Amino acid sequence: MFKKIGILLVAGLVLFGVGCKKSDNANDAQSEAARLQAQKNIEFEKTMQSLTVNDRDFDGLSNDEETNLGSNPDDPDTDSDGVTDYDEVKNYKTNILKADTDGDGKSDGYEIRRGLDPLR
Ligand SMILES: [Ca+2]
Ligand SMILES: [Ca+2]
Ligand SMILES: [Ca+2]
Ligand SMILES: [Ca+2]
Repeated sequence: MFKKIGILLVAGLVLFGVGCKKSDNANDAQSEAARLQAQKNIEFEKTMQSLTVNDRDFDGLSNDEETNLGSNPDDPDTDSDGVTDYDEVKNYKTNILKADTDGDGKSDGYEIRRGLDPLR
């Protein structure tokens, strides 16, 4: 009876040992993944940093472009009409400094959202 328990105990310990080894490998793989993730995070940080340097308000126009256009490099929607500086310049050709480009009393954002022409 005791012998049987002893054998079971040994078997148990062996299994336990194997289990530990397995989880060691898992830990290795995990730390490798963590290392890769950390590396990715650093690259992401770098990209974000260069983005923040070149496009502080994240509207898609670089600070230089905005300075040239006269828009605010720290405000993604300089005239607060609901259309970003980028969209006004690149997509709608509306005035980035005027909320109501065509002066009809409706803001560019309002007209664009309703499918109207903000330039007429
Ligand atoms: Ca910008
Ligand atoms: Ca801007
Ligand atoms: Ca705008
Ligand atoms: Ca308008």
